[in-house]
Amino acid sequence: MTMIEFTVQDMTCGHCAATITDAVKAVDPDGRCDIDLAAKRVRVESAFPAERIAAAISKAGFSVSSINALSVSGSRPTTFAE
Ligand SMILES: [Cu+2]
Repeated sequence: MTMIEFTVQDMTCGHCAATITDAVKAVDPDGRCDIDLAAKRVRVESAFPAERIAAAISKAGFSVSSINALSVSGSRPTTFAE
């Protein structure tokens, strides 16, 4: 699993967040998506490549301005648990 952080500047409201979450889940139904609207940040934990997730976010109508892979590990970080 990789934790990937995307910056999406044109994400402005809860509807945007829901649209992005749906787009991420369409790529990876088992992925985890955590959105911080104020920080314009989308955190995704997924086994899929960052480019693949970024493409889905772009396709949903948003522009991804940065991509950061935060960690790579065989298990889920406990801090990311619900
Ligand atoms: Cu919106």
